[in-house]
Amino acid sequence: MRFWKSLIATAAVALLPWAATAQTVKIGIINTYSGPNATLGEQIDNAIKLYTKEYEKNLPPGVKIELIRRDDTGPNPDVAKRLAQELITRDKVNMLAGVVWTPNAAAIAPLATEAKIPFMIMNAGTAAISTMSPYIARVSFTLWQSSHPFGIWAAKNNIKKAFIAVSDYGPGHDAEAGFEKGFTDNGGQIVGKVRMPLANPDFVPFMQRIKDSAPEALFVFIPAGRQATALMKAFGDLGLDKAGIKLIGPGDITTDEELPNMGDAAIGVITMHHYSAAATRPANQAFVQAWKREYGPNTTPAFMAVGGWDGMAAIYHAVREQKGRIDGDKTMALWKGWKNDQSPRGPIMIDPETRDIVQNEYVRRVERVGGALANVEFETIPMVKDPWKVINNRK
Ligand code: VNL
Repeated sequence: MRFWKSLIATAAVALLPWAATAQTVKIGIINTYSGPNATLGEQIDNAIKLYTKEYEKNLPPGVKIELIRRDDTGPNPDVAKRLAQELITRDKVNMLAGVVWTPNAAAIAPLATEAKIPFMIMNAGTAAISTMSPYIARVSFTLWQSSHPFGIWAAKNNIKKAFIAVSDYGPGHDAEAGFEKGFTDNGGQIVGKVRMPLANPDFVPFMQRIKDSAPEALFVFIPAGRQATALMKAFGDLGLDKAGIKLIGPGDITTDEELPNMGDAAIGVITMHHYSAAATRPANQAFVQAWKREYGPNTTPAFMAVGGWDGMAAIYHAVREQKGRIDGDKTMALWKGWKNDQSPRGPIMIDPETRDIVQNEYVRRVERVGGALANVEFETIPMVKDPWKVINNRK
């Protein structure tokens, strides 16, 4: 009796790893594929496709990755939550990834925790998101990460008085707080602040008010994509540039893929960000070349594409190390401290304590290069950790 019991037990244990071999790893991608912000989902998705094309062959023998794509249609937390629920319970995904928008990421976070499903954030940039679940890691950025060092830089580079205008939701609030702290801690003065609606904003009345208050600089955050071009147009049409007001902000306001639509009003705009398609690092030049070969010479990868690209690199790392048998906690352990010195944006690391990205921030100026507008990097702040977490001791 005891012999049989132990034999069965041994056999069961021996069979376990074999039975648990998930040769196909399922990744649920929640992304914005339709609506006015579909260009952003396309950036991330094209990067995912390109990464798959180049690196699928490096997966261990027999291991496959199945991507299950779902469209959240924009900043719609209820839709995102329902999609995540279905991906977890019906499709039985091993990981979740993607997510352009902060409210959507926040809505998904508790589901990742409950199901112990690793969730790789490829865009959403409000600092607190990574604290909302121990199963979240982020490979994109935070708004504090660009805006706080930029506030310091602006104060030290002869800007004394600034006006702050931001979209009225998480990333905007973070950009505002981060810039204000960096700027005022170093002697700068905020002469006015305004929060603009996230949905269908008309920037004209805001720009008029700001012009009338005549600040030296206007610091703006709006979500990247079409809003960035609308903002730039209002800034130019109302003549704020001609009135001598310098437009500054995180790189979302001069996102690479929208630059061709922005026109001359964008020239001279100074921003801080982690990625420019114009960067001359060899890893970036290879990335941009591969992108143009794949999607056409007139297309440009922007920071959201790089979020998708590096997110895939982190996912592939976890899949390879586990030979396709994905465990939630093991995946998180593999992501903590993961490094890549060959990212198009420069060296990156996932901070083992906060699961958030550590990366260079670059000061850039929009210039005409070879007939096209480009974000030209001219100064580097190396390996910035999310300052909101550093200052507030948040994990
Ligand atoms: C967010 C952050 C969205 C930065 C953005 O564009 C952006 C977000 C859509 O966290 O919602 O540029």
